[in-house]
Amino acid sequence: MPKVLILNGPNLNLLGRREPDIYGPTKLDDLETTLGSNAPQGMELSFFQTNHEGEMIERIHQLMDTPVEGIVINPAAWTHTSVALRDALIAINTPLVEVHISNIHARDAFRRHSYVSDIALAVIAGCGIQGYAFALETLNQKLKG
Ligand code: CA2
Repeated sequence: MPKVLILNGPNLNLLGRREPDIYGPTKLDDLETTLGSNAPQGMELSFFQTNHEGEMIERIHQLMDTPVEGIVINPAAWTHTSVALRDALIAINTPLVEVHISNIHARDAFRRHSYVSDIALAVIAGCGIQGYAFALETLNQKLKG
């Protein structure tokens, strides 16, 4: 039973409450419920969202004692800023897929650089919240070998 952890970074708790033109109308807890009900067969999901960088890094460190087989992460603004997040993800050495709801390449120039993309198995951007489901499929294929 592969375990996959879905991580969401800062401000993604506002999904469905602000900026629906960019991020869509779905709330984060509804997204998590839908993903949980439609996960690839046999995959066990868990979820974590925080607005605090240190908390995110601590959650990733916990995976050293309680590992998962895969990670889906939308690092939100930390994508573009956080060497600390990158280092934590490298340290736990778990296959990860980076997701962005919006197309980060079609927005502000500073969003075009990611500290995560080159350590990710795959990067999904601009597919809306469906990107999370695509990420789970991608991990499922990879974990099946
Ligand atoms: O497109 C994405 O998923 C992003 O990771 C979202 C981040 C942004 O900084 C990245 O460049 C791209 C922002 C998350 C903010 O989430 C909100 C959701 C709803 C309303 C307001 C903010």
